[in-house]
Order: sequence, then C-alpha cells, then structure tokens
Amino acid sequence: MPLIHIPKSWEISEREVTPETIFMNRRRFVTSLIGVGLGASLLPLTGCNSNSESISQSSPGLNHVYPGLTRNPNFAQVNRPITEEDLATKYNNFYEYGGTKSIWQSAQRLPLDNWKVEVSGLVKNPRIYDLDDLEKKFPIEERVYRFRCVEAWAMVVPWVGFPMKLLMADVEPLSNAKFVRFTSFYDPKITKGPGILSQFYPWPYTEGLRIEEMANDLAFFATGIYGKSLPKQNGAPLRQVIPWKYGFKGAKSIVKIEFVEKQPETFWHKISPNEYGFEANVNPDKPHPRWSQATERIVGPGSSFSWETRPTIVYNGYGEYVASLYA
Ligand SMILES: Nc1nc2c(c(=O)[nH]1)N[C@H]1C(S)=C(S)[C@@H](COP(=O)(O)O)O[C@H]1N2
Ligand SMILES: [Mo]
Repeated sequence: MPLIHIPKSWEISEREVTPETIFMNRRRFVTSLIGVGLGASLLPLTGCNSNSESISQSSPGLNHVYPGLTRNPNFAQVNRPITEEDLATKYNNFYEYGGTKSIWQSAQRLPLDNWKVEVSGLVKNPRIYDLDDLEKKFPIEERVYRFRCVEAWAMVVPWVGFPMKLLMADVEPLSNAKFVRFTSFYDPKITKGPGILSQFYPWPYTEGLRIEEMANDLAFFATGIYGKSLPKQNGAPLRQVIPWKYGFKGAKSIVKIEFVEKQPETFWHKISPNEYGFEANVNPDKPHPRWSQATERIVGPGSSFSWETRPTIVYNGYGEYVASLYA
C-alpha cells in the first residue's frame, strides 16, 4: 500500500500549484513568448506541478557528520516538533533546479568542489574563504529554528553553522556599509531554472539584509542540517538562515557576500516587488497579495492537503530578538 498520497489536481489550492511568482507575471511572460514566437501553450510547463507536492521515499546522500556538535541551549526550544529529516530534504524551493518542490535529485548537479565564498565591497578586510576556512575559523554550533516560507508552509529545522555577526567581525564592514547582498551559485549550463520561462528571471539568485539585521544574534550561516553537512538541495555548502523573515530571504549555495551602501536589488523583489518586499518579516497581519498569512501549514508526510494548520506568529516568534530593529 503506498504510504504517500498523491493529491489529485482538484485537491490542490491555487497557491500550491502556482510557484512563488509565476501568477503575477503570467501576462508579461505571455507577451514575451508571443514576441519570440512561442505562444501561450507553453505556460503549463511552469504553471502546474500538481503531482509533485508529495514527498518521495528514498534518502538523498548526506555525507559529512559533524563530530561533537553542541546544540546552543538558547535556540533549542521552539514548542513544535522538529520536522522529519526526510521531509526537510525532499520538499524544497530551489528554482535554479526546477519550479516544483521535488527538485532534490536535479539539485545533485550543483558542483561543490573547490567552493569559494568571496566577501567584498565596503569592508576593511576583503576575504575569499573556502569551506575549511569557514569551519575552522568560526565555532560551529547547532540551532533549532522555526522556518516559514512566504507560501504559508512551515517547518522546524536543526541548522548547523555559525552566527553571521562573527563573519562581520572578521571582515570589519566600513562605516558607510549599510546593506549586504548575498549571491547564489549560478551557471546557466547547470542551473537551468524551472523551464523555458525562467530565462526571464533575473539570475543569479540574490538576497539582501540591512547591516543591523545581519548583526542580529539570530542571523545565521548554515553549513549543515540534522548534524550533517547541507545536502545540495538545501543550499550546500553555505546558506543564509534568517528565522524571523520568510524563507526566500535566505539565499542558498552562496558564492558572494558584498557590503554596500544602498539597498541592493534582489531576485524575487525584482520579479514582483509588491509580493516580495525587501523586509519580508513574518507577519500574520500583512497578507500576501494573493493569499492570507494569518495561518501556516506544518510540513508533514503525505499531501499538503492534509497538513496541520496553525496561526502564524509575528516575527515567526522571534520578536524578543528582533522587534527593536523595526521600532
Ligand atoms: N538560490 C536560491 N536560494 C533560495 C531559493 C531559491 O530558489 N534559490 N528559494 C528560497 C525559498 S522561497 C525558500 S522557502 C527556501 C527553501 O529552503 P529549503 O528548501 O531548505 O526548505 O530557500 C530559499 N533560498
Ligand atoms: Mo519560500
């Protein structure tokens, strides 16, 4: 008997079959496609992923285990169970590898050898780190955080990594550095995006923070999850984790970190500024233009149709750490 329920298309709400952005831009895409002689018949390529929401069963190859890892006691309790590893590593958003939640296999194309992270811009000490440098230089710890996607699903993930403020202390931002921009790995031969329409996306994926947000205790660079190095689909080898903001604020597979004076343009914000604001703090009272943010669904086994619904918490429950940033 199959354990996994494959939902029929009529069981899935509009927001689940519609990737984070396609809806708003459908007209623009149709216009562009007609312009290049392709036409609207291609739209379902990215507009529908109806049987890909359920999670398949075999495990991805996670490798390196962190020995002697300690969980930071300040970030150990979230009053919800930790999401099963097999779910957190099989239900992903990573548009470089496709427009559905089931990209974990195609994300294995991501090449990790000789990974370098360039930190540049308005800093006293520009640096190029490799992974070894990062894991030797910064104390690696575990933190359990709530994780909330703008699409109104939520998980609890045990991240492994180090606070962003330690990297800031190493590079020493100059006084005119007001923002930071994070850039994800991009190579059009490897990261093909969710079908033909993604040629109109502003690759590479970029995200940004205010410098004070980056300096907050909670802002974290993850190198692992569940006690092991990050699987490729979760953003190996280095990703941002900003638990009081929607998930899209956390760029995966980071290759560049730049300190800048002006608020940087970012991937989703450029595609649809009304839907994906730069600040993007989790807020039950501020609906997304296409859906309410008052509740969220807890990612579980089987179809998203059956997942538990809970009220959204302002700042995803982290107001005690971050509310003063927005006073
Ligand atoms: N480079 C890159 N980073 C990304 C994304 C992406 O498509 N590309 N998706 C974002 C979104 S919308 C979410 S919700 C999280 C998903 O992280 P997860 O797959 O580990 O749950 O990654 C974020 N970081
Ligand atoms: Mo997201």
